[in-house]
Amino acid sequence: MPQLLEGKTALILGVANRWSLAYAIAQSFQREGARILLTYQGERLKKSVEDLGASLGAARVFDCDVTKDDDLERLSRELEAEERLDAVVHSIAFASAEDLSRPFVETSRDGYLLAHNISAYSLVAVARACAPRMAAKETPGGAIMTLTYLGSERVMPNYNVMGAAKASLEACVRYLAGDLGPNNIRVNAISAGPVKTAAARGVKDFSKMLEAVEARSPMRRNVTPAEVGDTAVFLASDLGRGVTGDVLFVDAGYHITAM
Ligand code: NAD
Ligand code: 0WE
Repeated sequence: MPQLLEGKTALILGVANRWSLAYAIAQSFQREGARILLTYQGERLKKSVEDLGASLGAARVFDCDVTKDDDLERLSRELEAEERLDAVVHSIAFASAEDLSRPFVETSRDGYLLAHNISAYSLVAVARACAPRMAAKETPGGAIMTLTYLGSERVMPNYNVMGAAKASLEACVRYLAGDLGPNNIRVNAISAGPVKTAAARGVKDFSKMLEAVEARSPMRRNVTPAEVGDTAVFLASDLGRGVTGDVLFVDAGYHITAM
């Protein structure tokens, strides 16, 4: 089998631990021969992400808190040392725990802005930091992708302000695709079904959501992180060259069901 990402360099933001969807994506990218660059969110995660990076054969690991303009500027400068950049994976979201448990109508201005800053605006900032490196190649172009969830378009109990942030994120995907398309840069989102990661642990009734998907999805099962990783490979590879501005569902078909 030819390796789908041979000769490509991919930057992956959002690895926190081995359960992270970003880690599964990195594993798929490694299998397909990509040169992998990782970022982590601040000193607290440095050691663990460096260790995970070593297990993935990552070439470099950068500190980047996406709420900090200085960090994004530094990242953009550090990327100049790279010969090329072909793919960027944005796998980052955050809302305050209290906004994911009380009624949505109680969402504070600060809570709303925090969720949108980290979970939606950061894609715009990351795209701006990375697009110049993707465009500056003998054959310009690349693929930017992010992770989203069905709660952007349907009311999912407790997803609340994250639903509004994911709706914004998906709109950002379309506008970025419009801006960057002429540079042969594609921008897409993967809408993953629920997966038990750190961001899902502690979410009330998460196991019930997994059971509902198993009972009702067309495939009668949940998705695996590896299935999300392999879809990311498709988008990052030349196989995905005609796809931009879109949301690809990797959810065992759950989103098509009505009853
Ligand atoms: P995770 O906790 O492993 O990943 C979230 C990441 O966001 C972490 O690496 C964390 O460090 C990073 N992050 C948060 N604030 C940051 C900041 N200020 N700067 C830089 N990084 C920051 O959980 P995950 O489930 O792998 O989530 C990854 C993405 O997948 C998120 O966008 C999430 O919404 C999305 N998603 C998750 C599921 C699921 O069920 N787990 C389903 C669909 C989509
Ligand atoms: O996007 C996500 C996770 C989003 C998330 C989760 C947390 C929990 C811990 C963002 N911020 C935080 N902040 C915390 O303090 N998913 C798609 C997984 C998820 O989270 C839910 C879900 C699903 C599915 C929250 C409520 C309801 C359903």
